Amino acid sequence: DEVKNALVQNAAPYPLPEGKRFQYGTAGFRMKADVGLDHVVYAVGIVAALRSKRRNEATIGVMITASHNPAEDNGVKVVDPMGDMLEQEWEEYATQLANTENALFGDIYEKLTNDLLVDPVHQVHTRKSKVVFARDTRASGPHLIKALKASLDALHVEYTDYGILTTPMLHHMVRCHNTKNSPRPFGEASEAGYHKKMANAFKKAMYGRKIKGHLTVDCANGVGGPKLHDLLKYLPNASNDGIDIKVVNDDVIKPEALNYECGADYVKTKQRAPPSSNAVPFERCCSLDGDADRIVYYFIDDNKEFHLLDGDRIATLAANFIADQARVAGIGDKLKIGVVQTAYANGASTEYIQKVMKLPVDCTPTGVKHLHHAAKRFDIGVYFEANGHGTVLFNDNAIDIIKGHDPQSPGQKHALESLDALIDLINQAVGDAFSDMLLTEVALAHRAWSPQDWMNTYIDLPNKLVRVVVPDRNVFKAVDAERRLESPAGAQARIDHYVNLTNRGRAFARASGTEDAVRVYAEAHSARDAEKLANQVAEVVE
Ligand code: NG1
Ligand code: ZN
Repeated sequence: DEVKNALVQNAAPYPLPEGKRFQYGTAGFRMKADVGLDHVVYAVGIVAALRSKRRNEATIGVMITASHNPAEDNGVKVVDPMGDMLEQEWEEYATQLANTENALFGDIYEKLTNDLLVDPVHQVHTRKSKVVFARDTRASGPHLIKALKASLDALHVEYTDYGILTTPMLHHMVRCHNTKNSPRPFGEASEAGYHKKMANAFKKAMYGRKIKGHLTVDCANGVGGPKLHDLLKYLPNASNDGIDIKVVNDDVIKPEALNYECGADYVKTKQRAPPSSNAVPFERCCSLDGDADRIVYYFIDDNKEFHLLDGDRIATLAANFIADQARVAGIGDKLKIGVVQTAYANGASTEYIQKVMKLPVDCTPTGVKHLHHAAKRFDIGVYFEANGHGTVLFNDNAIDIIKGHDPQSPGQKHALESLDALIDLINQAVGDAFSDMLLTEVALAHRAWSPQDWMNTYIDLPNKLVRVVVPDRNVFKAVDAERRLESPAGAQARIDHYVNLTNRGRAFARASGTEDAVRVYAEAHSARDAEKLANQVAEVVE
């Protein structure tokens, strides 16, 4: 009862706004920061505490960020014990709690405790729930952290405030805490621990290879800026056989600069470099998003034409490199390597992976939790969304084979050691822009590839993405990894009709999970046809 009262009392400064309905979606809760998000964050503290108890006091993470959204937005998401996204079934409890009035917080807490913590091991009250949390650089962050602490305090949760971190760094901390005493500890749960693990793995994976020229990193004026500066202190620099990184858009003092005309989302959706970019032709550039869990590469050519190397390109480069190293190491036939994409992956990339690289491709619905899950079915699963969100997973079998194989030649030894280094270089908890960037640099250096060489591996099919505002997006029910519409009735037949009339046509429509709209994607042999097909499909759903 003390706890129930405290839950109601501590919530007082964070009332439920009237007439709003909150939903835990693909990216957790995300909205304008000043219309009740503090109430939502307070509720998320309760979710995290319950989730920790349910997992026998494992450490649960809470991240305050709105990623690539405008500066005035913010959001919150929950991280499960292995550093992955909150289990889907629990999204529902988070939604229930977020829509609860302050006066009822005690009662719903009691109800959920009775429903969810039924195992006798959950009933031991002497052990406290454990939560770790962090925020990005948004101005609304400190107030939201206060709301989070208020509910954690009411529930006597043991917590660590990591201050400002990138999203993947927080996922790293969570997994470190929960694997401390396991046979495969993830690392040290500190910022220095994260940087050291990554820098050491990078040095090992490079194996003395040289990186040509320099890399310009656009940090979207978000948390990636200061954290990249920290990481650089640990990485070997250009004068030291290392990497020459030029950091741009790293202003976190001017809050409104965040994601403004820069960052991964800007570059991917506008298909152009940030206007602030001074990159010279053929120089490698990349852009992170506002919380540094997404990355895309690009360059301009001597005609100032822009060339995007998106998540599909990073996936093919990474899978190709890993499969090659496995072959050279003599363990290629022992490992099942595969790639996971969504329907937004360019058809040319899928064909390249299947026909040229001869690796299996799996397609899942949008949202990294689906890709992550599917990637676990391979020994080494490479997954990326086209927008640059992704990572590589090595299962226990793969790790045992890589660490246990006896090399038969210096060549095999080199390849095995680089693979071993990749296990640590890649953030296997979640997609991580820093780790994906270093992986890309390693793969390019091993191949001695310029960005054009990378670009020349296959030619993207021209494509078009449009956003259609509809009266009710919930009537659009997609099946087959969102490639087909089951409802409204007849819509898919009409889409098929237009697709069949288009040379190398492919198109689909699905309700967005993060915005109140339907997204239409179309690709075709020519840009004109892709655009025409997108418009035809948009008309079907309008
Ligand atoms: P929705 O709004 O459901 O299309 C978008 C992105 C996803 C993913 C989520 C979460 C596209 C087409 N969709 O989802 O890839 O990143 O946001 O942030 O890019
Ligand atoms: Zn993000």
